[in-house]
Amino acid sequence: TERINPHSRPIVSYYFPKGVGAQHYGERHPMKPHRLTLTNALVMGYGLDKQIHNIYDPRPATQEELENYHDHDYIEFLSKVTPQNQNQMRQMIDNFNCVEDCPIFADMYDFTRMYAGGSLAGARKLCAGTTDIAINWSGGLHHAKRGEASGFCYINDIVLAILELLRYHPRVLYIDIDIHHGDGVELAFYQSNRVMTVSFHKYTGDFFPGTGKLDDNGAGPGKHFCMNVPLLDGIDDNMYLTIFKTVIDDTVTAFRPSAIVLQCGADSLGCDRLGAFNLSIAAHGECVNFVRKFNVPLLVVGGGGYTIKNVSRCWTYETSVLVGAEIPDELPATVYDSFFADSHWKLHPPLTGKVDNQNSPASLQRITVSIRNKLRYLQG
Ligand code: VJV
Ligand code: CA
Ligand code: ZN
Repeated sequence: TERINPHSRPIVSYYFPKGVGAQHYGERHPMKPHRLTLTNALVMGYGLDKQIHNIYDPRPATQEELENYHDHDYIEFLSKVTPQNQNQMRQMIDNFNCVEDCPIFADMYDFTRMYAGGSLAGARKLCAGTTDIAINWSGGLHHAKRGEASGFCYINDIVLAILELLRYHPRVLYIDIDIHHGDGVELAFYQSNRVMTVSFHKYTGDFFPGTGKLDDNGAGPGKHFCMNVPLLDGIDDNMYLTIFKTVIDDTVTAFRPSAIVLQCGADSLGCDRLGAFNLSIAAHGECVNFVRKFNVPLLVVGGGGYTIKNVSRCWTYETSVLVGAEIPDELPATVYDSFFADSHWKLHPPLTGKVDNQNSPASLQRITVSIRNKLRYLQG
């Protein structure tokens, strides 16, 4: 379906589950939900709430909704385990991988229901056709598996949202710009020809989660409906934008998605505490803008991002890109001013780190050619 005026501003719906930013994985854990509070404060501080059509505090997902993808036993466990009773549940905690990366913390189940509720509400609104773009920065937890936690992710809100979109949409394209491979989403739809997954990530052997090589293509009916773009340390704006635009343009042309889900993990920015890429906020946001311009119903979610002042800058900028508003480089005054003093309160600090660029024009050309060849299978 074509829009009458493709140049008019899109209808944007923004989901911020109240309380999601007050959660804690633990003192030294790199995943800090507080980044969501910072993001929301900047979005509101810039007055973007006046440009967003709908702002929602979505209801938490129900156990039944979570079990649309996840195993009943796993959800039952998540709903019951607490820091207090975890000693009696050691065996299950190990089985469901709720250790180290995925610790048991107070209100953990509520936290998962909140971020999943946001992505589900966004997907439903897109299905209803009452919004063009839905944003849930608290979602994007792409590593969670059907029956276990992985890589800071307990519930895979993306898989749940895509399943919801598939009720109305014949083909959903999933794009993942987190520095980690979107393995949980890939695995859920590995055999599907209705969901195409494309992940850009650091791939070396030892970098988490270790999957996502160039020639993992999907299986069964889903063969050729899975794309991986393995990259090396230090990739810069120019190289990333070139490969991103080429791959996504070719993929949209070949697959013709009726809806797109974009995971915007901000650990692909330069200076990230866990990442090793060299992207600026402007370039990360340019990927988001490139996807927006296809004018296909779009669900935008967060994901990784561990230098939290930059995560909140990035997702604020991307909110402005999605609503089509220009915002000044000068950050608005908020109660969180102390977080942003590093850049003298700028939205776009220089983020080029000390990481050497290990990628070469030749290595990127090899990826682009391989992906172009794979997409030829889709034309049928
Ligand atoms: O590399 C790993 C796995 C280990 C075993 C567990 N130890 C703690 C770390 C090494 C092999 N895990 C990664 C997981 C990254 C998840 C990324 C999630 C996303 O961005 O893609 C989406 C939201 C990893 N890298 C760094 C850490 N874990 C890490 C975990 C900690 C930590 C420091 C680093 C957990 C607790 C504490 N410190 C206190
Ligand atoms: Ca990725
Ligand atoms: Zn990540």
